[in-house]
Amino acid sequence: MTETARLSNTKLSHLPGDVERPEYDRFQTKIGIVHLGIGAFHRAHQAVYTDSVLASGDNNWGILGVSLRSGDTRDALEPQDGLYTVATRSGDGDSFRVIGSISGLMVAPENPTSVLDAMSDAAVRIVSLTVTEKGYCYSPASTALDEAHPDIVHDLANPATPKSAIGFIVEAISRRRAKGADPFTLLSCDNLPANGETLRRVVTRFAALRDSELASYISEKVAFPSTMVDRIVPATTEADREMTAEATGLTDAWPIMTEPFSQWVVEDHFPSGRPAWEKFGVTFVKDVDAFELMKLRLLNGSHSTLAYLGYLAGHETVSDVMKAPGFGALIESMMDEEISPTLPPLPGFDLTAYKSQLRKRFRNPALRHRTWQIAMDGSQKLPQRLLNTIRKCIESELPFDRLALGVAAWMRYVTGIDEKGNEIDVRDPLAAELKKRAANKDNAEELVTALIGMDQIFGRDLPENEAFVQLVKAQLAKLMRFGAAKTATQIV
Ligand code: CS2
Repeated sequence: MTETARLSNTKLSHLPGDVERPEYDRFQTKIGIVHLGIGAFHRAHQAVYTDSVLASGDNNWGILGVSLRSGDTRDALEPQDGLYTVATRSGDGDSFRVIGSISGLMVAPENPTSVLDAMSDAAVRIVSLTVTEKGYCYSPASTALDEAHPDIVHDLANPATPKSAIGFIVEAISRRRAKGADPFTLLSCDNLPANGETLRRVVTRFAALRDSELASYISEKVAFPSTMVDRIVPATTEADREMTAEATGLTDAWPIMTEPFSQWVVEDHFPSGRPAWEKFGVTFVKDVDAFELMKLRLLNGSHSTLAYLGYLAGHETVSDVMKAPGFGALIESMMDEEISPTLPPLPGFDLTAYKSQLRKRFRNPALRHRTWQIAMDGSQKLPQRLLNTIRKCIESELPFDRLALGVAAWMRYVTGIDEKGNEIDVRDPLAAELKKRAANKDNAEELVTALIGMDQIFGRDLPENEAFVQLVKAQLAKLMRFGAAKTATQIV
């Protein structure tokens, strides 16, 4: 058997005719965007829209992809000239597109100085981020900068060799200011409510701790448009690599698996300019908040609930959970009765169609989106996905039984032992504390009491709300008694 060649610029012509590829001259692309956190999501989403812009003839928006931790992405993509394959998968079949918008790759811990040099280049007009919730170095409940965070402490003491996204951003703004270059626009693409505002808050606070004048400059001059991003992107597996090589005839060390759906709603505030993303399906609006709340509460809130309950019930993927008795109905009633009434109005928007489309996306049989993957970092996700929705329900005297079941399932999950007595690999920045608090709490009363006191997750208000505490205890008691599979069929 001959070995399959590796994807690269010179091998693009080997691709079968039905695989889309960059038809533009990649050597003419100039870097206009530095992206912090070049993971799978960015490569399935913003980088795809930007590839279309480059293909339309505007070569000013190449992306320099920066990893803030490991060199894995650079190691996979550099030998491929930054090229990678996006496989769009559904029950109706798969399609493949090679993306060419990543013009360069860097690994920040290896060389923070070159990252800062790149960010300080006047041709860079946007710094975008997908660094996940924990990358904001804030307290999840309050979203205020965690000034005791080890990376923040480090970056305040060592501004020229930062570790955190915040440290890089503030130092780069300061350098641009010193050389008289206009600031870049900061574009958060993470699943946080008011993500631009949140980024502004942590960045200006960090700057204020360095230099109050720099903080005022940022407040006055730097734009932080908020965005709603949406595309389901399961982690790539070995089987995905093989499937891609077979379909495209070339080896790709890190192809991206995703769904046909893709949505990006962005506040149109880019004083230093932006790509014409609107030509390729991006919606520009004045205020993104209503879209963001809708997506976070309906999609991500349901996702996390399905992930914790589904994992406990022994299901590997979201589509498996959706097939199991009770779960589809549970999610539908949670969306209709508990989440929808908390959402701000979006005139002209068909919420019913949106919700049924969401459930269809969750059922996509071709995407193997692991419940374990979504269950990660629950301490950072719970506030905006479930707890803020519950706060709204309490305020408006709405039911929140299913949302409380989602919270209870998270509590059961973070004990680190599943329903069969096997260990769960709980990934969470607060995993050690969660484990310690949950240890030996074998009834609902004790487990809720042990976890609910974590005010960085629950705030001060929820632990004092009797209705909330009692409902979570009742749901957790059911889960512990009957197991997740049976509870899901009972609660509809
Ligand atoms: C998921 C999201 O892993 C998770 O927590 O809920 O990554 C989700 O797939 C995306 O937000 C979809 O846009």
